[in-house]
Amino acid sequence: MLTRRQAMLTGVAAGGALGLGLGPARALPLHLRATRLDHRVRPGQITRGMMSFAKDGPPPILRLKQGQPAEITVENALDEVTTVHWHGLRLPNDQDGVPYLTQFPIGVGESHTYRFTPKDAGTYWYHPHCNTFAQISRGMAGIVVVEEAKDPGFDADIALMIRDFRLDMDGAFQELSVPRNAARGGTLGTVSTANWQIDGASEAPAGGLVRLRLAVTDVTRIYALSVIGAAETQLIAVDGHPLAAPQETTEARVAPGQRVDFALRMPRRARCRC
Ligand SMILES: [Cu+2]
Repeated sequence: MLTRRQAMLTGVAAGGALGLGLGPARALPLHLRATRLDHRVRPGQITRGMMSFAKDGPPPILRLKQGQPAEITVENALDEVTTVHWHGLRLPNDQDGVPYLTQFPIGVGESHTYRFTPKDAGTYWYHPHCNTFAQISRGMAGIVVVEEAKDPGFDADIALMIRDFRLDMDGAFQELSVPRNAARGGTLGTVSTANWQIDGASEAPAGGLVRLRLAVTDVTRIYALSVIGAAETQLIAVDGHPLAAPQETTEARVAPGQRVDFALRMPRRARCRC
């Protein structure tokens, strides 16, 4: 019988340390519903005015297959226009989600279907290109995983979207951007999350080989991330591109929009999380 153990990922960003758990992957719907919602980011606090591509939580992780056509319908249930841009994916220009350049904005109550066939496997993300800063800051960003046409043989594949939300002590959104901070590294968020959770966790087989995909969809913060507790760790891809040779490192600096993939071996025995 295989026992299951937890590993922890710890990120250290400007201003302090934060613990990021391994969050659960969501099932793939090929239907995205752009919507406003109220959500509990911090336990016991409701954050109003969040925006997502799902009606009850974070934007889903979209799992597509290299070389297989994808068809993703976006329904706009917001009270403002939007589009979806597929960040990093090579696709036909008219599917790129740029308002007035490649398409008209998706109007309130309208739907739009994107069709493309991913050429490259890797870790990507999606986000709007209308009122972009506010829509992303309030939550409209999600991971796209393009799986290899040929299964590379990992025992588990975990995707984490890393980002802050700029909330006050009561969980309400603060001013998203403060002019005073514009020349000082930008306006940072206040609550660090992975898949919208501040302390998420997921399980992987003891001794198993895990592909850990980290996508930073923050609008401001540059993260210095460390993988701790794994028996072995290698950096295997950056921004959707596989490295020519895996790097023996447990650390990566990841800026807004960037992605890194680690291959890690889970420990065989339980480890202290502290
Ligand atoms: Cu982008």
